[in-house]
Amino acid sequence: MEKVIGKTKLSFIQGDITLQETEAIVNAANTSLLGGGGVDGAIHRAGGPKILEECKEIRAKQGGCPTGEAVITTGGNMAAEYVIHTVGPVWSGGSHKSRNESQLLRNAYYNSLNLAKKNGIKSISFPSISTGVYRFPIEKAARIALTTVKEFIEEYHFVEVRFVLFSEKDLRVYEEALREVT
Ligand code: AR6
Repeated sequence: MEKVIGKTKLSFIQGDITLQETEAIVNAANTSLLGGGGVDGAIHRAGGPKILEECKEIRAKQGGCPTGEAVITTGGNMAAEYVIHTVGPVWSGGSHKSRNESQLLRNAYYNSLNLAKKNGIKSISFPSISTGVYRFPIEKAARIALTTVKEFIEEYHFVEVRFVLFSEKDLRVYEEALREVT
């Protein structure tokens, strides 16, 4: 499924983000930047050790990546030239105001897009940040993701912003969320 918003193609596919040929792919990392399971593990496996080396250099400079922020490395052995590593929030029920999960998820998408913009990147693929190990409810996460992307691309032109969902069910959730927010 795809939709043009402003001048940007917003598209949705089921697949593996490590295989995408967009200029950048986004990693749902953790604050350590040292890798993990899920999409993070898949990206480090497919990209090879160079990505971890670059992450370690970033850690040496700034000590990891706070939740909601984003950092950039090359794509190592993958087709994508860059990986933007962002850290989504761990879901803890949504009712503790101080935890601010929704705002932090919004920040993760916004800061990833902004880092892409600063690096002149014109096409980018996102996974469903925080909805795996971090347990953020996917319907709510999809609405936050799409609202944030939509607002960004109404102001700034990418060639393509692509969502790469791992399962058919997740793809359907994102497509339904798109109908709600547009
Ligand atoms: N391509 C696209 N999506 C994928 C892939 C893939 N190759 N592999 C998994 N997914 P998760 P989180 C989906 O757990 O919730 C890591 O250990 C997956 O089905 O990867 O943000 C990090 O190091 C799910 O829909 O990320 C952190 O510690 C989505 O990606 C923690 O997990 C996100 O699931 C981050 O947890």
